[in-house]
Amino acid sequence: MAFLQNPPQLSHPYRSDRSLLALLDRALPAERRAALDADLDALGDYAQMAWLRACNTTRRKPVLTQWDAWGRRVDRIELTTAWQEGPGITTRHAVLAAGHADSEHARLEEFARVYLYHLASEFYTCPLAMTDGAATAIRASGNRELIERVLPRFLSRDASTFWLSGQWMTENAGGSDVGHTETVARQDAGGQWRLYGRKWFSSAVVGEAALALARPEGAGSGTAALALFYVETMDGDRRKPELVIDRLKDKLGTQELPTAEIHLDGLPAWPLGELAHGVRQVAPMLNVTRTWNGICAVASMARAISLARDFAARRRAFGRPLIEQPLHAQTLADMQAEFEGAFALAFEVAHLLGRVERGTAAPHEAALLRLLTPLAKLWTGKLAVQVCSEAIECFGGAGYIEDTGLPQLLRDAQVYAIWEGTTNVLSLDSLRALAGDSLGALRTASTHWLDGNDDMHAASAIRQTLDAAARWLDQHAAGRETLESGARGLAFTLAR
Ligand code: MFK
Ligand code: FAD
Repeated sequence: MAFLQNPPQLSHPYRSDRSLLALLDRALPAERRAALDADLDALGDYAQMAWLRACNTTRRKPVLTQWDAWGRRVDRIELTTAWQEGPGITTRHAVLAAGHADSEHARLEEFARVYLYHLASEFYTCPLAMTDGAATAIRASGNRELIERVLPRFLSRDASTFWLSGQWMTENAGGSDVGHTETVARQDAGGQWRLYGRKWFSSAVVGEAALALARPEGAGSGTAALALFYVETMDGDRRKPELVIDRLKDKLGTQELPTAEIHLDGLPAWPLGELAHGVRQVAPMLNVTRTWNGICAVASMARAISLARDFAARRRAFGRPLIEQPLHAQTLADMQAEFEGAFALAFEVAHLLGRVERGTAAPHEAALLRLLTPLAKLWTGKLAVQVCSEAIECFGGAGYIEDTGLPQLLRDAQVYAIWEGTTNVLSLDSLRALAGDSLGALRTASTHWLDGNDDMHAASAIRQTLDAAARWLDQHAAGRETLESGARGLAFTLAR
């Protein structure tokens, strides 16, 4: 019988993840820790089942049918199995609802669920992130009517009442630079606001609602003149006729996620607050979805490393299993070290977000969160590509072959650095944060982190890095061009 290689097996993503178990044991009071266990165990089971299912079935993509047999415009989207299961899994395991519970640990408990669910969900986590962000921005707006209408739906524990929200910002003329938004908001004779324009990337097009940036008619140009609107997409079972799906994008990765180009032709809309400064109003949403991005990026790294480690015990070369080859073992250890740093940073942001939202944070921690959010997003986004690429090489030629399921890890990882603000845009956002007192906050925080840690080398390296960053910022305070061109280097240094 000719040799046949055993494929890699996915160990239980929850019970075998030492980083996650250690974090939760350390950070949560015993009672909350115990209460969390059943959901995480079930999400780990689901992830393991989903991996096996993906290995044993032909991959599907969402399919858009624009017209029915009789010529009616229907814009119907057929979803993959994991997407059809999304509302049930989300509501049963409180993936979103957990984050809005009344506890400083709520966000950590939410993001532990997100971390385990992400890959099995086939990026259903993308619209979930936007729904979470929309709930957060609507709550921050103080708009009582909207809060009462949508939060029970966005945070529902019942799939039959659960709604997804999109985030409609990007247009042809501006994704990073939304100041070029061309979508116009106009009031009709009855005083109802309606949106007219084209949104170029809409990843939750199957959702029931969205937050959209638009320029009220007659308002000036630029970012400050944009307003933020809430829209609904459905009339009962039918998509509203004022929302037209032009096509689904054909993407490098995230292929199960239906990302659409859409037209708005008078879609009814409601302003969240004042009819200007829409970006300021959408910022809580951006910061929440960026936190999701960091957690999902580390989830991709965890999956890639877990499979590569398992394979290293099964595959033999030059007389012994790969894991016993010192250089292969070192390669895996280096990946694990990078992952653990990224994991710590992403979950620090998640926990911090919960404390800041619940008012239990220390005085410096709001500024710290403002800085760490873009740093964690940009750093984990880049690292996910690097780690997934290295993991693919760990399988040799098999890593390059589609039906092993491995190439998808790398293709999907490329998105983390692009959406929700590219690496450069997030580096510039960290400069925005550094214009406040966030470097001081980082210094205070690192003193706490190092408290009781007798690694003198690490302590002095961190101090030197922060001193150098402060000197560099002082030196170039007046030179915007130099500040911007160095922003990525500074952001990477601080994140690391
Ligand atoms: C599976 C993983 C889950 C992830 C799901 C992802 C789903 C993907 C969906 C998307 O990609 S949605 C589209 C996301 N688009 C972006 O992220 C846009 C990227 N561009 C930026 O981030 C720009 O920096 C931004 C448009 C926000 C601002 O650029 P501008 O036009 O130069 O505006 P400006 O004047 O700097 O900022 C306007 C206001 O917002 C200012 O406040 P004031 O009005 O009070 O002066 C800023 O301080 C404030 N602001 C901007 N970014 C902020 C912020 N405030 C708090 N936090 C921030 N991050
Ligand atoms: P550009 O802004 O044109 O950027 C091009 C390049 O220029 C980038 O490398 C960028 O870093 C760089 N750059 C831009 N400005 C600067 C600067 N000032 N300094 C230095 N470098 C700069 N958007 C939504 O609104 N809703 C969605 O649901 C959504 N879903 C998406 C799903 C997918 C799969 C993808 C890939 C994108 C999605 N997006 C969505 C769009 C996404 O947010 C934008 O593509 C992203 O913000 C970048 O904008 P852009 O494509 O216009 O690129």
